[in-house]
Amino acid sequence: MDELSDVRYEVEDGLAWITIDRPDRMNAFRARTVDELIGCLKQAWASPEVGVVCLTGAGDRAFCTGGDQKQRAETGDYGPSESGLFEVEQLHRLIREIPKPVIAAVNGYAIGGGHVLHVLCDLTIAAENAVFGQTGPRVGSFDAGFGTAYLARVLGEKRAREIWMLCRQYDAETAERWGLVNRVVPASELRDEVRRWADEILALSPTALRFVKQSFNVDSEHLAGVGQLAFSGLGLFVESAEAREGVEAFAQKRSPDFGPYRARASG
Ligand code: S0N
Repeated sequence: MDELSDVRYEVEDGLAWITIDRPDRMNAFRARTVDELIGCLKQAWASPEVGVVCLTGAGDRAFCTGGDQKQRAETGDYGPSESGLFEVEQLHRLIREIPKPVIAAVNGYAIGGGHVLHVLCDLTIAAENAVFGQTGPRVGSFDAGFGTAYLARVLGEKRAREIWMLCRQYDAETAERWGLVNRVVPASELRDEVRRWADEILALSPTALRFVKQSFNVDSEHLAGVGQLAFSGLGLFVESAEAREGVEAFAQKRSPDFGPYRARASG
């Protein structure tokens, strides 16, 4: 990808900063954003100058709030992409497969598909104002692959189920206590903290780190297959009136009414 519009890519002394740059949409991603994130991760993968990647969001309000719900309300999809596909699954795979540590610097809301992105990163450092949560069952979507099953690996079943089944929001202190993040720092110190962690990593053997990362991944690799199945289901679900109610309610700033769909879900 020649021109970046939704993402910034900067390399500073071995550390590649990949910044989702859509603060007016709380750094929500559309299809183009996902394409650009994939392009940046591949660039970081291929670059011998890069030993650590940091994924973060522009501004001080959001890391990433998932799929762009305004775009979805307007066009029914996430907009045009290079391939014609919405490649969020490919993005998930790449965060796992790039053979270099990926740190999420969570500088605000990490919600919905944005929460899944930080969960998939190898490490998470959060600002004190960070907020974590899933919203899918409220807005008419779900990520029943890595988004659920890998989250349960990280947190345990009870807490992962709570996050998905209540769609609450959690502060940084709770996230640290639960083991959802590695470290919480004041917002003003987030970049410096990432820099310190990156410098420690950069002093280590890149080949050993590659094997370490891949060996961690092996154990949960089958979840990619679960994810494929889940995204097939999601593709059908988002066409339904039930899912549209979630999207429209968010756009109209009201609570969704899923009452009429209780009977179908009971069958
Ligand atoms: C983040 C929240 C909690 C912040 O609340 P707060 O502080 O009250 O601010 P708001 O006034 O709500 O927001 C400020 C402005 O930012 C806009 N905005 C916020 N989030 C989004 C968003 N995701 N997309 C677009 N715009 C967003 C607000 O609209 C507001 O704008 P203005 O000022 O103009 O009114 C709160 O905002 C919140 O809950 N946001 C929504 C979070 C959410 O539900 N995200 C989507 C969750 N689902 C996914 O990510 C799934 C996508 C997906 O992964 C997928 C994958 C593959 C195939 C299909 C899908 C699929 O879903 O279809």
